[in-house]
Amino acid sequence: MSAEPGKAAHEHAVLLNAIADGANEYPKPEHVNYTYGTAGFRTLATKLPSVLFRVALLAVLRSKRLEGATIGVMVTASHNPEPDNGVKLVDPSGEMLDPNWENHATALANCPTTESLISTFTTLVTHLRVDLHQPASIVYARDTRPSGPDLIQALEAGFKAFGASVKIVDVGVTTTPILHYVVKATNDKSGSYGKPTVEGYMEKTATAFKTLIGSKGPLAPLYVDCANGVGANALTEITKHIGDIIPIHPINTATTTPGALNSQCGADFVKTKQALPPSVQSAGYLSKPGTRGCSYDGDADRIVYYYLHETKGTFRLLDGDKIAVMVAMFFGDLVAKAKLEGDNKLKVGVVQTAYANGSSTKYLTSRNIPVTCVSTGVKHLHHAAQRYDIGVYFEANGHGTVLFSPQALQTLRDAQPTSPDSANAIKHLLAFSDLINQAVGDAVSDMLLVEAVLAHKGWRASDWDAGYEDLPNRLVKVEVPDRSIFVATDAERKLVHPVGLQAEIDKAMAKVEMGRSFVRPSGTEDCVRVYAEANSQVEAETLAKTVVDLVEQSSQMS
Ligand code: 16G
Ligand code: MG
Repeated sequence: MSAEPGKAAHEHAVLLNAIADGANEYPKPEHVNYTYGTAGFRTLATKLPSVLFRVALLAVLRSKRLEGATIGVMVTASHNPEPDNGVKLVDPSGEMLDPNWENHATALANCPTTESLISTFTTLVTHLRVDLHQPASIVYARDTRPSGPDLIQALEAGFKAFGASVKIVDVGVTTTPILHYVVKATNDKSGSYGKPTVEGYMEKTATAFKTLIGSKGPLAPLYVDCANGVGANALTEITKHIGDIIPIHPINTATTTPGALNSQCGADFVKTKQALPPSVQSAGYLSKPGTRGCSYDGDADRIVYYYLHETKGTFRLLDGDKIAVMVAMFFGDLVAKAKLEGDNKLKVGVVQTAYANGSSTKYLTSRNIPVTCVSTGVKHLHHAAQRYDIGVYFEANGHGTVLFSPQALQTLRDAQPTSPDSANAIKHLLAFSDLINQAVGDAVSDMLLVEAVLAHKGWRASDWDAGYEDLPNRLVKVEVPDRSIFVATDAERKLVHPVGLQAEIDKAMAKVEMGRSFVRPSGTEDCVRVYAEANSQVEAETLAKTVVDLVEQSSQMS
């Protein structure tokens, strides 16, 4: 309690008044129901100002609850069309918001009136035991969407309600992973993680990349599709530092052209269509055999690679699974070369989701690399990867990174190498831990990770691709009246509801060679997703069709 109860009560009244003013300026639209989902709030930008104002209140509460630790707010809708936008919170370690707080975000966003907002806010303060006298610190950023500036205004209005007790830093227009980096670096009081600025990120990443490439450069040219999004800015910046060792050719960099963002380009387009973006195809960028390309998504936290088959000229996708496999095998070798013994031996593991191609999982497990399967969504993968010394996690769609545990880093720093080879391996492992964004998947740093691994192995894209052949697969979106009747379990590989449906899916799988299929409700769209893979494309299509029919039938029956 404050020593001056009268003063404290007055301050509290001033705060609630300021919140009421902001809430009146940014009223919640009627008939909209918001949910803080896997990627925060995401919908048409015109529906979001009230949400931004309220998210600001929650960010401040979280920071105050954590005694002034810095919280991040990112305004983006990633690969969604340009009229959409979204917002998500970043916890002090640079990770996604604590899931317990997601419900508080949803509760605040849905308060229908200013009065109900004030009352929910007050209840949260009490229930979460937030001391409003604590300081708060927030960093925030946005992607290139035209709706960004207005939404940032609504966000800032929320911070301002708290007056001088909140310190805010506007990182400006930047990628989601850079904002995560800034949050992590700001909270790392030792200063060893890097400077908490965009420039600090560039310096740290570029220095590590230079160490890893050494005399192996200059590398072959790389074509980078930036989805006409904010990744183009980050790529321009990093190229200033490393352009002499890797000739980078940015494509789809029209960040101010209306309607261009994510349109006919970007990681989501490539992964879904299993084809080159038309802009890359028509310009013939990849026509010289062996030339690699990659695509970022709209906020540059996802990446997929590709090239054209050297004799057939066909499109070959190197997705998140292919990245995970190459990187895990590479780190496995590097750890062996480091010759750390006894308790100091480091264990490399991989985390995937049910969407990982069965061939990738088989490849890893048959080579004694442990694989964990978790539910879709970065936070699930991230947490599972923290259980390994070196945890490689990737979703097939290209979200992913590699985590080095604090103990693993300490072991590497303290190691007494027994030979020049082991000294080199240790030096490289440490440089990789600096190159890789430890907070979240990051298209720019993952791209440089891939390039560094290829350079170390002396591989072309086709060598990388040769490890295993993807099983043919099919992903279908099914619109149903109520997706909540579909409840999945076992890392989303099986359904528990509607009762009896899983048994039917099992029967369908058994009829197809190497058949595997699963059904899960989407966390970002109003639909159910059906995935099927099999030994041939025809069988994968048949299995997907059978399971879609089963889903539709059970949806009608309930
Ligand atoms: C979100 C997730 C992504 C996941 C996707 C699945 C984050 C940052 N993003 O975009 O990891 O793959 O949702 O979407 O967690 P779905 O539930 O609609 O299939
Ligand atoms: Mg994204």
